[in-house]
Amino acid sequence: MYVAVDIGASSGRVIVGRIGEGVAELHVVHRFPNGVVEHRGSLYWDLDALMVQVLAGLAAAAEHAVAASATISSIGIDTWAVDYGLVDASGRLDSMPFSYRDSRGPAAVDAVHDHISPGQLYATNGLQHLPFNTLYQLATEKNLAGRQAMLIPDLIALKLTGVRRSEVTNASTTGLFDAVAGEWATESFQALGLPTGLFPPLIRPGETLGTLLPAVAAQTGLAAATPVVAVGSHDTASAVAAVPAAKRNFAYISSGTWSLVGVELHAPVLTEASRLANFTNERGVDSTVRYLRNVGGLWLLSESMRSWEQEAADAGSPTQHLGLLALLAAAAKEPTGGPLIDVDSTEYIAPGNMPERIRAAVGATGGALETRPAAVVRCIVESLAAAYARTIRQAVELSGQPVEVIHIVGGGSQNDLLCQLTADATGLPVLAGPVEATALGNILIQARAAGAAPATLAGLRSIVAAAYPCLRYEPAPRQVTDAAQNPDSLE
Ligand code: LFR
Repeated sequence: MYVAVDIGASSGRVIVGRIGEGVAELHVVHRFPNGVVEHRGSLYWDLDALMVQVLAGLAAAAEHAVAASATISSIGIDTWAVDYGLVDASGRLDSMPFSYRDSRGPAAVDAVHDHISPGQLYATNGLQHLPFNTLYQLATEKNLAGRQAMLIPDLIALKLTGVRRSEVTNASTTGLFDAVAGEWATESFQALGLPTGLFPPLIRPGETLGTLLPAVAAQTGLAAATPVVAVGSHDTASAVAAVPAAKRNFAYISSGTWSLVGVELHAPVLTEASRLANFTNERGVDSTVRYLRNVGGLWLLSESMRSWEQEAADAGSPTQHLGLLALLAAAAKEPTGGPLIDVDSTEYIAPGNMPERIRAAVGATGGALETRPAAVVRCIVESLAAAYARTIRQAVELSGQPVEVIHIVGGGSQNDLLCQLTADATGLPVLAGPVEATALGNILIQARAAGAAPATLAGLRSIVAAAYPCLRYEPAPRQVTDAAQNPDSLE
């Protein structure tokens, strides 16, 4: 049995998995909420609280294994990307890690670009410009002397094993990684005045990081010899590794807090056109390139839900708001062709009243959006589907990688309306699922490292395809004139 510690920006899970021929069984042993913590006007992650949950999850995994008369072969960790904590020589965290939703990254963008132009940066790191990329956050640090930067999954791994490494798929999201060489971009560190040893040495998915510290073993009931294996520690890398694609010509949408929309390549695309379209070349498992864009995601829905729940609570009627499923069902009955928003806009990154921001954006383009939640949800979902179609079309154009089918994995794969609207907007079939792609990708890499799963990505994907049959959405037949007029069409 393998344990996946899989923490997203809104929730975390500890999942136990068993892999066999055509079998990939998962069992969630621990679930917990996650979210940014506001302290004196800044946004952080409460790493101590997360560690309490991770340890509770590992203890639950140990119990589960005992009950099943099985042993835990290894542990893998994945989380969101970009964010880091600074540790001193003894491995102690200075303070809570900042969240990428904090405003400090965007505030440092111009200062970084004074040292390296966006064009120079892209030629080296191939990374889409997101104002919260690690290099912008690091530019705000006052005191890096004697400290090391550990990305969140690496930080958790350090707390479990005492070993410091930077897992490569996540390192590729820092902006300080060379997309072609697959190594730290030493010259970028130098140009930005950052110590070249700021991050620990790289480790690749499948390599063993170390074994549990005695105190961790004692606290969780796991054997001290239990290895922590590097997986695609960037959650998106793990999710893409588990996309159950049967053929080469697929696009993927890893749909969770964000929607990561793109194709898999074997070499980065570093052209000026690619930079201007803001496509990223993040590292995938097995040195693949995740050629994708961050498109808005379910965050737009969850943050809207939070506002409506708050409004209902303020009005003293906490039970009167509709749940997400009911709202999606109501949104499905709303007419098509209502106002759309640019879900990629940076104005939606920070927490706060989402419906109001959306209505303001619609208003700014001369449209009008009703306040009814079903109308807002329809606008979000239809805008997401339109952005997915636009992004996949661009990925095809910029990379030359043909796409015949779209795989949606993660939470959004359960969103019927989103899947159907995506098929309609792209004119391509959508294959939805599995919802737990990230944990599956994490566990499959561990199983392969143990010699218990196929050597190739295609082989790993065929296990997912056999164990988790996809739900298929066909695009609605279109009028010839509609297709010709639809700028998002891939046909
Ligand atoms: C998704 C994700 C994205 C990354 C964003 C911020 O969970 O990891 O890939 O761009 O979170 O880290």
